[in-house]
Amino acid sequence: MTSQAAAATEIPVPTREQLHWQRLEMGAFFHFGVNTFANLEWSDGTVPASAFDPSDLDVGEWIDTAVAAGARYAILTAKHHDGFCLWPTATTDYSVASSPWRGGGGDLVGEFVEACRERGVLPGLYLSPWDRHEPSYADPQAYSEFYARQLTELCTQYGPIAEIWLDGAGSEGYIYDWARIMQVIDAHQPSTIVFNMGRPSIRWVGNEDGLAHDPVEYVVTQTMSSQYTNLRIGLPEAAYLPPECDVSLRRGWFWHAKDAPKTLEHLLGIYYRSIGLGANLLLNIPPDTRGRIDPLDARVITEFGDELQRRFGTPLVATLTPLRDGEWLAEFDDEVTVDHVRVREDLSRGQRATNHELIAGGTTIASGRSIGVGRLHVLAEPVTTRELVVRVDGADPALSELVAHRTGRTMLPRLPDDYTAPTGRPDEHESEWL
Ligand code: FUL
Repeated sequence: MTSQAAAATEIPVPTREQLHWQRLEMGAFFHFGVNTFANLEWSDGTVPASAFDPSDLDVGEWIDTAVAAGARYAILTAKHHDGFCLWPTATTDYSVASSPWRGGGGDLVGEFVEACRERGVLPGLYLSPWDRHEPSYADPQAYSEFYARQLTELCTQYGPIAEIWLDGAGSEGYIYDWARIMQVIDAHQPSTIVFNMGRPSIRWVGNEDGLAHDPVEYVVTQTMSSQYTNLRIGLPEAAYLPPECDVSLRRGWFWHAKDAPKTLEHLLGIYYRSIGLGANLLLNIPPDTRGRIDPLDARVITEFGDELQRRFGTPLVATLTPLRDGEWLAEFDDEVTVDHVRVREDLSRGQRATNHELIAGGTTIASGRSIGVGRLHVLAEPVTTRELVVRVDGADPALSELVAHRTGRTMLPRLPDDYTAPTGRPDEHESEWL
């Protein structure tokens, strides 16, 4: 075996599903449930089901908003930590079936999945492992069985589910029967993407600010569990687990009257530091007590999607030719003046690039470490050229695409100086801002 072939077998490679998921780039998250009506982030399982009563629910509007942002998948909190289920489950009466909404005949998971499918968005579901309502939670084995039954309902009643979000929050130190739970996924949704727990196929990026950091590594030996602990979960061996950057449009994950959306500049700053670094972005857009998108949120989301289209909607595609070891020539059809360049790595043999440089006329115009599924560079000044050279270090890396853009911008969008997502348990500090 040549040393290159040996290297090729040693690097974990993505599955078809993982690569497909990475190429979706952006998802929308929808946190909705009894918390929305109790004006809380983490209700404790005692808010009565009767509190759940959206007056004007329109899931189609939610997904239209996701599409406006550029999201290609969407995830609904089918059950958050409070245990309230947004579908009429047979496992508990703490669900929409006991609420006044649609006279107890509604199924929000069903409506959500259908609205996604109608709009070409891939539906995903969040099912909180931590359950503050269910009495069997006190007995991990019994609760794992209960959770497996809930998951079976979700995995069998709604068609293909693109992603199942297993949130580690509140589960610190709790022992689930993951073998039992993963059996459900293996049996009914073998192609789904599993977020962070059990036998994950993607991982949490490690913060709730929506930010990745260079290098963005797809092969890891551990995952981080949640915002509320430094606990790491070791993996049996190094695995290909690309990160997802989750962040809320607002300070809260659930909608609160006194909360407000982030600015356009902040959202762009997040985009460049998540998707722009080769990680997926999962942007939470919390519906309000009507079950509608707050007009303030709809406005900034539309601005965000429009600005991404304006900047990146019509890429100038270069033809890529390998020059010599680690160097690629990117040629445009004509001379172009550009201020952004996006490079993509061929990940079929795993993630291999460790450093890279973009060179125009012998001058380095941008550099960085990982490339991955997509690496966006904003140039310090516009460059006029017909060709670029990309120098890539790593274990026999390959590029799959290079495109450039003329956006009229040469600055990385700024993040607010003081912004990071709240780290303490929400029930300890949310009174400050709710
Ligand atoms: C956290 C949860 O505790 C939040 O409420 C939210 O669901 C977020 C996505 O994950 O860990």
